[in-house]
Amino acid sequence: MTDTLTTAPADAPGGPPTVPAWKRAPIAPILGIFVVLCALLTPFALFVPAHLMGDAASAHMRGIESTVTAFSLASVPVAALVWAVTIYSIIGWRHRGSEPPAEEAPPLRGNTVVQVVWLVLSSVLCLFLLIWGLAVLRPTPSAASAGQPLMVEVTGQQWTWSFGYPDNGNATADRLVLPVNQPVQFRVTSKDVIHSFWIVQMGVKVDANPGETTLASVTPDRIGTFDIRCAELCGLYHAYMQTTVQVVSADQFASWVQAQPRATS
Ligand SMILES: [Cu+2]
Repeated sequence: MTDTLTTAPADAPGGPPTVPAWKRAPIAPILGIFVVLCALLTPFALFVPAHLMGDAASAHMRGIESTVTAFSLASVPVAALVWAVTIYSIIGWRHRGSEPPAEEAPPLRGNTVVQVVWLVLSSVLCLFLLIWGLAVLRPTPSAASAGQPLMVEVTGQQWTWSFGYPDNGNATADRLVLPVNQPVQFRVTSKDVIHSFWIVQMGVKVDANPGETTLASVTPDRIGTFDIRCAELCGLYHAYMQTTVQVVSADQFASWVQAQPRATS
C-alpha cells in the first residue's frame, strides 16, 4: 500500500534532485510582506500609541510619551516579521481540496543560526529598552529642590476622591485645582480599600493604601483640565471613580483655595 502522505516525488534518474515545495525557503515573498508591514506600522508607532492618553501636561508625561514611542518603534520589525511569516503561511502554504497533501508537512527541528540570531537580536533589543527606560524615566529631582512644593493630601474611598491643602489653611475640596508651573507633592492614602491615584496627562500614578501614605510629585506645566482616574480595581463602581484636575494660574489658585471650606480637625 502506498502512503501518499510520506512519499516524496521520485527524482528523475540522472537529473537534479527534486526539492519539495516546503523545503524551498520563500525568502522573497516573506521579505516583501515584511517591508510592506514595516512601512505601514512605522507611522502608526510614531504617531498613535503615545497620544492615546491626550496631550501631556508635565515634563514627566512627555518622557513617558517618548518612551512609548521608542518601545513601539522597536516592536515594529519584530511584529512585522512574525506577521509576515504568519501571512505567508496562511496564503502560500494553503492546501485546497478534499484530498490530503501529497507531501508530509515539514518536521519541526532546530536551526542553530536562527536561534542564535534571534537570541542576540532579542538581547540587544531588551538592553536598549532597559537603558532607555532607566535614562528617561529616572526619578526627577525632588520637588523640594525646585522650590517649596505645594502639599496636597489625596484621599481615596469607594468611589470618590477628596483633597486637602494643609499649607493653605487646611482647605478641603472634592475636586483638585493646581497652580501652573508649581511643584506639587501629593500625599496619598485611602479610607477603605486599595485605590490608585492616576492623573492621566501628567503621568502620575501611585497606590492609595489604607493606613499608609504614599508620595508622588509632579509639576504641571499646562493650564487646562485633565483626567483623574482610579487605576486599581476597587469595587462595584470602580469604573466611575474619576474626576478632573484643573490647572490654573497662580492668582486664580490663590483666590480659589481661599474660598474653600476648612477642615474641622
Ligand atoms: Cu478606586
